[in-house]
Amino acid sequence: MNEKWLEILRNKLQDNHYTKLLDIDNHHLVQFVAEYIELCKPADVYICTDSQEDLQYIRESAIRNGEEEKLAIEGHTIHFDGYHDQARDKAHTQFLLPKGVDLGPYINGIDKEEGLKEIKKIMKNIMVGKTLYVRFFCLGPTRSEFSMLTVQLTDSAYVAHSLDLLYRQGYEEFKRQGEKAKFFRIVHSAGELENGVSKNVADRRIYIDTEEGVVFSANTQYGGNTLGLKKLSMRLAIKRASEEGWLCEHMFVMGVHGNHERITYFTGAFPSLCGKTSTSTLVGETIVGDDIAYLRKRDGKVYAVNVEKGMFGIIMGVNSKDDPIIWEALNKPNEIIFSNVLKLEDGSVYWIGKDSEIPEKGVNYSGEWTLGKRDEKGNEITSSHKNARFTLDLKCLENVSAEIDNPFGVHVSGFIYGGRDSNTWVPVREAFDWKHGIISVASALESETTAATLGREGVPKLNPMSNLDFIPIPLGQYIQINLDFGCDIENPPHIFGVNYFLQDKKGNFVNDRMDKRIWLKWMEQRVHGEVEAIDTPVGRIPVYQDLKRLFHDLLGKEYTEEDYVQQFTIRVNEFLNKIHRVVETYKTKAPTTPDILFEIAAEETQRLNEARAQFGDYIAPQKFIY
Ligand code: SPV
Ligand code: MN
Repeated sequence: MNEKWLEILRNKLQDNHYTKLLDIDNHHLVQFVAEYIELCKPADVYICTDSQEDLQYIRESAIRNGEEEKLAIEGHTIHFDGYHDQARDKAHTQFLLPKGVDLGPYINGIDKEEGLKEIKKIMKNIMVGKTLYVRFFCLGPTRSEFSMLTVQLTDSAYVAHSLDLLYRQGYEEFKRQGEKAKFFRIVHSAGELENGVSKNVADRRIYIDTEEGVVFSANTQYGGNTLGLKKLSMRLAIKRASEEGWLCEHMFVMGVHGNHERITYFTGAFPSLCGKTSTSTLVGETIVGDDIAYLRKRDGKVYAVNVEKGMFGIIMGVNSKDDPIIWEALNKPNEIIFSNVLKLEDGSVYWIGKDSEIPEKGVNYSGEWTLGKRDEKGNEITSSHKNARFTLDLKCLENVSAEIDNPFGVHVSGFIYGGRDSNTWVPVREAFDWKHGIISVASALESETTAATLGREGVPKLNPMSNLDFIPIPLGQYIQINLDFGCDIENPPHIFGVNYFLQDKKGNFVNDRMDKRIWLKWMEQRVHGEVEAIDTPVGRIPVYQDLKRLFHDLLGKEYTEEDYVQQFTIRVNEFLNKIHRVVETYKTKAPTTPDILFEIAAEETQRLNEARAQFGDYIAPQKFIY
């Protein structure tokens, strides 16, 4: 061990904390902790083990520091992020790139030397007067080929507390692996706080060094910018996966229940605010994870684990009817952190779309709030933020899978991709094969922008695999890696595209929220060859009779042929426009795109043109039955 680092630690850490840290026999870890103590100058350091006592200390610290406040229901707390710190800050999230490296226009990068200089300047003395919490976690189940250790330094007890709900403890694992441990490293500081929220928003930076496996996050509290094990180490993991032949995807993992008590596992990639969490928590199915999956191949099959063990879910629209499982968990004495919702005088909370009436007043992310309050630009401030969230451990949910910690993962039979698409994709379709799926479903995924990132809402944007925000390698290379992943296995997962947001010409949604239950059952039966499908130019779609039966059996709903035609009519021009948009984007913005993308797009275009010549612009599904 280098004496200089030990000296820094001895001077700053109380004996018991020094012992806890040095009980992990890893000189990289010692250097990392010491280096950032030296830079950030915290008042003291808390080395947090996996013990209940330490975790309790973190909970209490969040309250004591004023970052969380207790609510009326036992175990519930509320946290606010600053008014301008309510979502992932895409503009200030940048990869640190060595000189001369350009990953293409989609990958937001900054010269590494320059970026490191800047972030180190911002982080100099940033923790003065505060406690630095040192946290150890394991991404994926412990003692598994999927496991990835991570250490996070943070001066926010709210962040440290959230991590406990979301990730598996890793201190013992670090100890066990000692000098052999390879791990991701995150340094976070909320910076100076004012009324409990980060004050220096102008100096908010999230810099990611994929070469070293280090992430820096400063002057922010919002989870997407600060929970190092979430989207920050996801970027590091995608890079690692790309070098090692596995995948890290923005996907839920869930078990869909089929005939004869069969459970079939699916992963699903959806951009933020597009129904990923609500799909994975549907009644009658089981959830393994709702946000990030690691996928590996074994014995010719694909296996997935949930990287996390908790949920940082969007709360807007959660109500007793549409999301009964989450609703139940949120109304019980569970350990839950609500963020950026409205706090009422009686210690309860309100959010947009909750069952109850909208209250007249309360406290929200803008401070004291009354109905009709406006910001300085005259825009109305909603009761809770659209991106307000809840954080809980998945074990609070009644449908959590027994497989969640299985170190081997679950065998995945289907990949689902879905975006927010008001006018093109049918509600569900199956790709012809793996390549067709990766290209014309996954790589062509577009979504209309939402409140989950800063900026204007409602603009359609290409979001391949719903992973665009997190890809640290050239986009074309990432597409190729996805293609390769399924190519050398005999039965790769079936690939499906779904769209919960299709509208008619008047702008009305053509599906109910619960219809997604039907699509899941249909996909499950397709995987097992129990239902037929109709070949269209863009993939395979359900046969009316199967949907009629499923709607009747599952939802007790009369599903008419008109419903079917409205939902599954192939909108030829819209599809052609989309393909054109997507191809142009790859051509102009992703120079390393594999040729096969353009070939498959050209084939699909040709099939659509031929169908149009025969049947016109809007083709009812029955036309494709020969
Ligand atoms: C998402 O926005 O996709 C999330 C939440 O899952 S965040 O942590 O902000 O990424
Ligand atoms: Mn997500």
